[in-house]
Parts: sequence; C-alpha cells; structure tokens
Amino acid sequence: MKDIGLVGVPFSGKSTLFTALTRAGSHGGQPNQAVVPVPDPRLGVLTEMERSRKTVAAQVRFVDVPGGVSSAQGIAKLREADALALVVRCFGSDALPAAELVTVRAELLLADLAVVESALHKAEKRAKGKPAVDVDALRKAKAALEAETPLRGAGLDADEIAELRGIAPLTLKPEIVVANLEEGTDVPPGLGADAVGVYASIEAETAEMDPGEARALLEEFGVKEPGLEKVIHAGYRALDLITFLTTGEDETRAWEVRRGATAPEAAGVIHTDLQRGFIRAETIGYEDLVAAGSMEKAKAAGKVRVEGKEYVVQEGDILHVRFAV
Ligand SMILES: Nc1nc2c(ncn2[C@@H]2O[C@H](COP(=O)(O)OP(=O)(O)OP(=O)(O)O)[C@@H](O)[C@H]2O)c(=O)[nH]1
Ligand SMILES: [Mg+2]
Repeated sequence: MKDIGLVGVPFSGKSTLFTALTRAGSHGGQPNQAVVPVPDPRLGVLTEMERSRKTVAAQVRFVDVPGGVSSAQGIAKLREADALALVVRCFGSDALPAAELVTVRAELLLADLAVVESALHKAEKRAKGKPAVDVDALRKAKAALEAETPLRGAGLDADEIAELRGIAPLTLKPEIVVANLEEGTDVPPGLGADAVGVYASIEAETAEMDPGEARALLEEFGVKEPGLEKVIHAGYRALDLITFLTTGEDETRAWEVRRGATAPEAAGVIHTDLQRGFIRAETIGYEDLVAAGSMEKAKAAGKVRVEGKEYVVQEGDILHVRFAV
C-alpha cells in the first residue's frame, strides 16, 4: 500500500480534498490519514464470473497535513509518504494557481535544503576530511537544491539516493498536481500537462451520501470521473505502478506492483513463498478473459498462457502462480 501526502499552501483545500477522497471527516489542525480501497470495476466483473466468496481491492492511504510546508509535524508526516499530491487552489476570484504551484515547489525545495545542509554538516564532521560516500551524495544534493532542481531530477544514481534515504527528501518523491477547481471550470494553464482537476468542495459534500446517490448527484454537476479515481490513476502513474489481479472461488483481488516487475516479483507481492518457490504463472489479460467468458472457456480455447521467470507482468494481467516450497 502506498501513502500519498497532500501538500499545499494554507487554505488550498487539502482537508476538503481529503474528505472528498476518503469520505472521512477531517480534524482541523491534526494530520489526518485514511486508507481507501482503489476503485477498480474489473474486480466486480471477475468476482461475478468466478463466483468468488471475497473481493479485495488494492488500497492507498491519504495523509492530510494542516497548513503549508512550514510545520515540523506536517513535514515529518510528509517525509513518510511515497508520493506527494500538490493541491493548488483554483477557486475564488483571487486564485493564482500557477504562482501558487511555484510557491509550494519552492517550499519543498527549501525544506529539503534545510535537512540536507544539516545532514551534510554532521557527515562532514564524521568524515574528518576523508573521502566519504554520504558527504559526496549530500554535496551533490545540496548543489542541486541550491540550483532549484528537485532531487528527483538531479541525476542522482541509486547509491547516492540510498545515502539520502535517512532524510527522506520531499523533492525525491514522485509528485502529482491536483487542481482544486471551482464548479464548472477546467484545469487552468500553467499546472503542467499531467495535472488532474478535482471539484473537492462538491465531492466533499457528497461524502456522507451512499455511493450511488453521490455519483448521481456528481453527474448532475457534470463530474464524470470522481476525484478519487483521477488522483489514484495519477498517483499510480507517478509511482510507476501497475495493477495485476488474481481470481478464483476463494477471492478476487487486485495487487499493485512496480511497472517492469517480473512474474516472480509480482508473485512475491502476494507472498514471499510464491516468489521463492515460483515455477510458472498461468496468465491471461483481463480483456481476453472477459472476451472468453470464463476461466474455463479461456483455458479450453488455449488463451491462458504459461509464463516463466522472465515474464514482465502487464497492467490487468490475471495471474495464477504455480509454486513449490
Ligand atoms: N468555493 C470553494 N471553496 C472551497 C473549495 N475547497 C475548499 N474550499 C474552502 O476553502 C477553505 C479552506 O479549505 P481547507 O480544505 O480547510 O484547506 P486546507 O488546505 O486544508 O487548509 P489548511 O489545513 O489550513 O492548510 C474552506 O473554507 C473550504 O470550505 C472549493 O473547491 N471551492
Ligand atoms: Mg487542512
């Protein structure tokens, strides 16, 4: 499960968005967190097809911290996140979304610069002038931040990134931009091509309705895709995650795995034994299974492939892992 931290200037609507995404109330002044199931219409289809007794969605945790990037408690919480959602206010006549985004990014850079400088100071003391890998990595990070380059774009290699793990820099995390929109408006220019627009206020108001009722009301407002889906999709893209599925009589379930993962690596997400004892994965794409009508028919038609250790798992693959330990 991944953590997505909501960050933005005060009053950008983080807590409103948090309520909209998680349907959980926000508690002003305190960091809030809530785990939500990742919406995936494929789960319902597979559950019905295989008559699964249980359906388990993937999950994501949202964390809402009050205020800007200025509070120490808030920063500490954000450092634990896997990705950041930069929430930008696009409602109100005085909204300056593009400028606000610049401000938030600058705050993140400054917060990182402060921790990098203090870590570098300590590392230099320890190294006593001798060459040290942590000193080198921290110096490189400091130079990048001073040049206003987020660390994710600073050309750090895996070893250098590992040296920075202890301070969990914010600008090393994948980020998404969420435009908190006024009713009937679209994402304004200047927020980047990947920015997602959400009507946090309207959606937060529907948080206490039952999901069907909420959806109908949102459709009346012209909200086609709920904010949760948009934000999660953007989050998965930024984190380079894909979803694979397992299905059977016991359960139908969605799993997240890094894009590019091999079949044994994906099996390891389910259980370490499945990775250790991996033999093969019987695999079919979701669309192919639906076209076949059932797993039995798909097998009979030879549509279920036998994939080995080198196979790179694809979005929507349905895997049945054969293993022996
Ligand atoms: N009109 C309108 N008002 C909104 C929208 N989103 C939030 N607001 C209002 O803006 C104010 C601030 O929203 P919050 O969600 O508390 O903002 P925040 O970013 O959590 O603020 P801090 O936690 O103080 O940093 C509240 O009065 C909200 O009701 C929106 O989409 N449209
Ligand atoms: Mg708040």
